Amino acid sequence: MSAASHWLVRSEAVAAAQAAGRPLVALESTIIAHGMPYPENVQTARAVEALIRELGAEPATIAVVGGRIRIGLSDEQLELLGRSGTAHKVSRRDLPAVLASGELGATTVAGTMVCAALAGIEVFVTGGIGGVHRGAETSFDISADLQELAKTSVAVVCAGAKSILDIGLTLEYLETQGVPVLSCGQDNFAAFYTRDSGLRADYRLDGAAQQARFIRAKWDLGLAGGVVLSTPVPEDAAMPRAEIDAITTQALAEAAAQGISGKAVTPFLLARIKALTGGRSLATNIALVKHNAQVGARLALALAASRF
Ligand code: PSU
Ligand code: MN
Repeated sequence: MSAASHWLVRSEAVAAAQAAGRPLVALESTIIAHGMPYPENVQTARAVEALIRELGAEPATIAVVGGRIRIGLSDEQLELLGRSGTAHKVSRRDLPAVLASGELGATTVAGTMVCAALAGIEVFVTGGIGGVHRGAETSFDISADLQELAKTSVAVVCAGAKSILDIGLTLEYLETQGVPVLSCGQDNFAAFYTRDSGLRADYRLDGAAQQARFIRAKWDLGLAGGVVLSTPVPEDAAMPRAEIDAITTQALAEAAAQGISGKAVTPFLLARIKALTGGRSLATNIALVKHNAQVGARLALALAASRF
């Protein structure tokens, strides 16, 4: 048993699935604690888990509760995360702090990747990844998600990245770090609320078997690190580009005017966008996460079948 296993607790369902060799899909908890209002956050988390189960994989929502990394949450733990309002935002840097203090922690993309890898889970479904912020040439604000993708071997299924980021620089950074960006369903990288970022992904692979073969080849070669799999929000749930652009510009200006910095930047921007779009962005967010969950479950099944 490794020293890490002291800090990890699997739910019964996750432990049983792993013992039986069934594919798992990791899910993050920042989206529950910070990304959506209660009760939609908890309802969505449960709906996403159910979608993954329907497709034959086992969901493992990850968070830090009671000084342990939880791989798979009980209904009570989901509810706690959804209601508490006090969960810490936990990236790689913050994991030791919440484990040591025993406080509640909602894991980001980077934090969830660390935990998924420790638990032996290859596929992780999220909404949107963090990235290089606009103006990063002076602020140095580059999400730890990108460094995590560079070194931790987990496939991250997402609806691209929000345009609060400099998506072009985000893709450049991933290229430098050797992280492949795959797109499913279209040639271009997705932009979260809208389908098209205007920038090409590295490779378009629509089928789960193709995606799995690509990812397995990378890891079999010992090329450690993540893979981004972008899939666009379903057409009927996408938001108009002009509307989201205007709101993004306003949120960025407010952040600059208020001198928001460090780990508070992303939550501030996300909260402002949520407020400025009224309830509409929530429906888009829910639709894209559910769609990502289906893509991720199919990938997990294909990856499990692709071991040599
Ligand atoms: N982008 C989104 N939604 C999110 C996040 C980013 O569209 O919920 C969250 C994720 O948890 C991501 C984190 O890992 O913000 C990145 O924060 P930062 O930029 O501080 O690294
Ligand atoms: Mn940052």
